[in-house]
Amino acid sequence: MTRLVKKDIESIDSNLNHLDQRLRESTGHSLLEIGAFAMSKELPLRQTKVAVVPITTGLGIIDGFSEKVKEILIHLGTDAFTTTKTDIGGIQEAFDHQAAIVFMADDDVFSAFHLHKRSYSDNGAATGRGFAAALYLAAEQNAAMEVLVLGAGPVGQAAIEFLLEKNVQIVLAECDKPKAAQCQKKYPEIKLADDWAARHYQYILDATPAANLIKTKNVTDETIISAPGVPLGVAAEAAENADRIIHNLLELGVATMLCAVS
Ligand code: PYL
Repeated sequence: MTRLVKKDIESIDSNLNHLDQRLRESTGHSLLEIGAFAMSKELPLRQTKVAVVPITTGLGIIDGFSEKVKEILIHLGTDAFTTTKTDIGGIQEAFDHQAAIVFMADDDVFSAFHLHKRSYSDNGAATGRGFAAALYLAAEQNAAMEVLVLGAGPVGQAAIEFLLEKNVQIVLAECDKPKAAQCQKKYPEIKLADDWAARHYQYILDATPAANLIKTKNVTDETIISAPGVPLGVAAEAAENADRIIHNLLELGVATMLCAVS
């Protein structure tokens, strides 16, 4: 998972209503609706107290990260706050303020913990499901669709799991051949692509951390790409030629995490 930096956080639209509008145009649904659909949860969420705890371990705090996660959670209808203390003190503060859910991230894992239900949601798994749900909704829940999934990491595998639940045909492209074989062993229904660029796929889920992987020759004006990967894996010209690109750095992952634990 690529580590975000301050400028990534600053690039996130502070007006999350704009994102809802863009998602409605490309999928027919809002951020919260997609997250709930990804996790088969009912809406609306009751006003839930949610704490976001800054974590200083490893490479430390990312300026604006906790604040942005809080803003997204408030937009989703929760009573969210960032703790003034970090790390263990921040977790205590979450308890002191009767938070039901705690969001926190170190360099390797970003998780949401529900303190009463004893459940958690990992950002990688949630992001895969959220972006797969967005692609499926953008295709108007077309069960006959075939999706090219690029990358068999945690995000790609979670996306595959969601799409298999919808009986969608999946072609996986993973450059690490042992990883690809292990994934096909886990999900026997999927096909492996030796050379995914040899043909067009109308629906692509890019779960790789590679930039500009998807080029103009890979897309047509009907191609819909759902791209949770950081940085965006679609070359600028390809993005112009495609029908739709669904991409955001944190918002859909956070929405799906919230729905997963609620
Ligand atoms: C969760 C993001 C999505 C993409 N990459 C992941 C990332 O950047 N993880 C690191 C998050 C570190 C947060 C830091 C803080 O400010 O609390 N520990």
